[in-house]
Amino acid sequence: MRAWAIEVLLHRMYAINETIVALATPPGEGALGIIRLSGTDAVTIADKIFKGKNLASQPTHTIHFGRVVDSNGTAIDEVVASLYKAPKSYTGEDVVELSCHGSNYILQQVIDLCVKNGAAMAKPGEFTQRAFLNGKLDLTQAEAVADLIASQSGMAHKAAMHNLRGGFSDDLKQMRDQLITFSALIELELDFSQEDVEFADRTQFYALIQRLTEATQSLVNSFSLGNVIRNGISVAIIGKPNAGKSTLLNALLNEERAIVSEIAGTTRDTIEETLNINGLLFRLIDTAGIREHTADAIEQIGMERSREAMTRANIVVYLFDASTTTDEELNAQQQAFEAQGIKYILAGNKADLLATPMQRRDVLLLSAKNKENIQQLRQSLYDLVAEGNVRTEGTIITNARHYASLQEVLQSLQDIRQAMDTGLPGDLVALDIRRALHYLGEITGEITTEDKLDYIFSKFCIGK
Ligand SMILES: Nc1nc2c(ncn2[C@@H]2O[C@H](COP(=O)(O)OP(=O)(O)OP(=O)(O)O)[C@@H](O)[C@H]2O)c(=O)[nH]1
Ligand SMILES: [Mg+2]
Repeated sequence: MRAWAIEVLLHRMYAINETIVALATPPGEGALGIIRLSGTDAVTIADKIFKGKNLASQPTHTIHFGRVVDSNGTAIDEVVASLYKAPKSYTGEDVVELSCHGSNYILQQVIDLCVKNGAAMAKPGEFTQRAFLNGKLDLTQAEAVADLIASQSGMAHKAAMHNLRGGFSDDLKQMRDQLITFSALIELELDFSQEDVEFADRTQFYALIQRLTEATQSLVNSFSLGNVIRNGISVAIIGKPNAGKSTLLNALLNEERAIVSEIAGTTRDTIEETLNINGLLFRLIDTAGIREHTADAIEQIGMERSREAMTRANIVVYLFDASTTTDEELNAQQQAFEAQGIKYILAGNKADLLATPMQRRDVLLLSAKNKENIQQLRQSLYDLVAEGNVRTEGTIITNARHYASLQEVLQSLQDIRQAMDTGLPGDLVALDIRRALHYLGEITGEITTEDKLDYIFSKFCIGK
């Protein structure tokens, strides 16, 4: 426990002196472009280039209209300055945000002026890194900021919001607090080892370890869904030439994305597009039709790519022409998928050409051209992923770093359990408890190193 506290102190002492500046909005033309300054000199630097009220003498959380002027007195832009004084700001430091007109030229000039007056260009994620170092956010919340910005679907957004609000941190804090109480009692026993006393009730301790193991296991299990939420589910549309794969891609997307023609072998290369179904992100891949023989070298390469897409995809939609495909062909295809452990949907296309509908219950009949049953296919795709594992409430682990640490926590808990079962001495149990605490602290960032932080924040965008 002492080692823990020292590490916390050490990282809080990590020096932050420079005032940093960056463009907080995307580069390019826009109605507005926002430049953010953070650090002890943020207000002083802003006052040097901002002509309007003197910001240093204004109260925090106020906005001021004025002009940004260069060293020759030439006006660069008319801007609005938002003032946040430490510690009540995103970073916990003095922050000034200059809302300029969104011209690349203006924004570059204003940033240059800030740098000339003493600001340093911010590194990716440096604002959020400072928020973390100043205790405004823990590491899971800081990471949730990046996830929130990157979220492309309702589910990803929801998971990130949950973590940003501290949902995951609360789970971890509860686990840690309970473990700390017990570890303190066990360490106390060690101090009285001559007297053979037991401060920590063993039955209660067993129950606690059991509860913590279950909670950790459930978080670890949520990662498979978390991964899907974060990266999307890849769906390869596979089939023979002319089955209607490209028509189906277009129907699913509701746009004419891929070229469709009656010539077999139209699609040469794979085409990937994203589709949102009930808040889940799918990556649809249209592929070149696969047939037994072709003399065409390019088609050959295309078919190779189709096979690759098929093995890499999370789900394969096997699209066939229901008006010409035999049951035997379909069974053989089905067996091949089963043998390779591929998750698949059999979709029979060109249902409009059938005099009598197909009698197979494992086939989803549709007409890509007439957009019939497309909604059913969307639902089937969603159901395949959702099958009992879409927990939309509570914490979902979407971050590989958290997942790795949680697995270590789980292992430590199992070791504690085993140490107790085999009656190992208290100091060894205490060691395992400390290990569990260490990994829990690693997730929230209470235990970390400068290198690790730099690595984590380097994946953020600049200006965040
Ligand atoms: N009748 C009917 N024709 C369809 C249907 N879907 C697609 N087609 C036609 O089938 C032909 C081939 O369609 P594509 O979407 O290009 O087929 P593909 O599977 O992408 O073919 P390749 O790219 O060559 O592998 C086109 O003439 C389409 O108009 C359907 O539901 N009914
Ligand atoms: Mg095609």
